[in-house]
Amino acid sequence: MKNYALIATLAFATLFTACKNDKKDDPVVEEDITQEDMKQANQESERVMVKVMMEPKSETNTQGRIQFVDENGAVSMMAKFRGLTPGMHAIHLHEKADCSAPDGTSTGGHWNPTFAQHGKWGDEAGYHKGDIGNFEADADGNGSIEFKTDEWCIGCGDDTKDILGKAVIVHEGVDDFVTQPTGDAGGRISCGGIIK
Ligand SMILES: [Cu+2]
Ligand SMILES: [Zn+2]
Repeated sequence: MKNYALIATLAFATLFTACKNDKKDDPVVEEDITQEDMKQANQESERVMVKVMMEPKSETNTQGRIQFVDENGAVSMMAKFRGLTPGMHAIHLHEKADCSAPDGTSTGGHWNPTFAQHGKWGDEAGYHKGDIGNFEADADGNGSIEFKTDEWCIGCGDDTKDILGKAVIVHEGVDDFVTQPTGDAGGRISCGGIIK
C-alpha cells in the first residue's frame, strides 16, 4: 500500500515537472499572442485584387486593362491602354461604376467624397480622391500609368477611401489641375467600372 502511494506521488511529480519544462522550453506560448497581434497579422496579409476592363467611349478605339491591388494598407494601380491619340491624357476615378452611356457621362463627376476642390494629387489646396492625373501615350497610341496611395482601399467600407463602385475614366485631353471641377480634360474616351 505504501509503495503504491509513493509511485503515484513520483508519477505525478514527473508529469508536473515535464509540463512545466515543456512550457519553459517553448519560446512562443499561446498566451503571448494577443488578439491585437492576430488582427494586425490578418490586416497585413490580406490582399485584395480587382481587374478592370476599359471599354471605348465617344466613338474612339481606346481600350485598356487595369489592375488594382489593396495590400499592406495601400492600393496600387497598374493601367495599360491602346488606341489613344499620341500625347497626354487625363485619368480620373468618377462617381459611379456605370459605363452605359456612349459618352461615359453615366459615371457622373469626379469621385470627391471629401468635398475638396479639383486639383493635382497631393496639392495642399485640395484635390478629389479621384484626381489621379495625366499620363502619356506614345506615337503608336499606347500608354501606361502606375499609381499608389494609402488614401484608397478596396471594399473596406470607408466612404472616403473605398474605390469599389467607382469608375475609371480616360479623357481625350489633358487635366490642367486648375479648371473647376473637371480640369478641362475634354471628352471621355474610355470607361471601366471598379466592381468585384
Ligand atoms: Cu475625369
Ligand atoms: Zn477632379
